[in-house]
Amino acid sequence: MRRLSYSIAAVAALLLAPAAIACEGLSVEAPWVRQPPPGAPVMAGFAQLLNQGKTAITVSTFDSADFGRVELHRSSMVDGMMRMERIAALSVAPGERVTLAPGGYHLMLMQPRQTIGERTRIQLHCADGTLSAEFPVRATAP
Ligand SMILES: [Cu+2]
Repeated sequence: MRRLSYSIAAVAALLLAPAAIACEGLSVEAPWVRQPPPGAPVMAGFAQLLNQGKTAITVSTFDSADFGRVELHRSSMVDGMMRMERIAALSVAPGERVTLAPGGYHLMLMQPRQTIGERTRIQLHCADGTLSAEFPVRATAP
């Protein structure tokens, strides 16, 4: 009996391990994708990335099964014009909360593979694995 319960625990640990260590300490809060006008070729995603771990977490890339390409961008005003640039990687310090919001950091969701309905799923890739989050589609920020 003791041996059996040990085996079950070992299998459970194996099944749970990959999810438990991916982007350890990082959480995706209040995610949302702005409802685009019909036929828009790109969409924008927003969220807050909170690091509750003890070390800095770098998110290097993003992807989604619903889009051919997902990039992290930052909007800023330059000489009175709204510009945006691609950010190669985002580092979140311990205890830090990075906000992706209209006018600043955002996820640029490009090359939609289908009509996006009420939600989409986006993966964040960190050094130790992948964190997946569901982004509801909304007209305004949550
Ligand atoms: Cu952009």
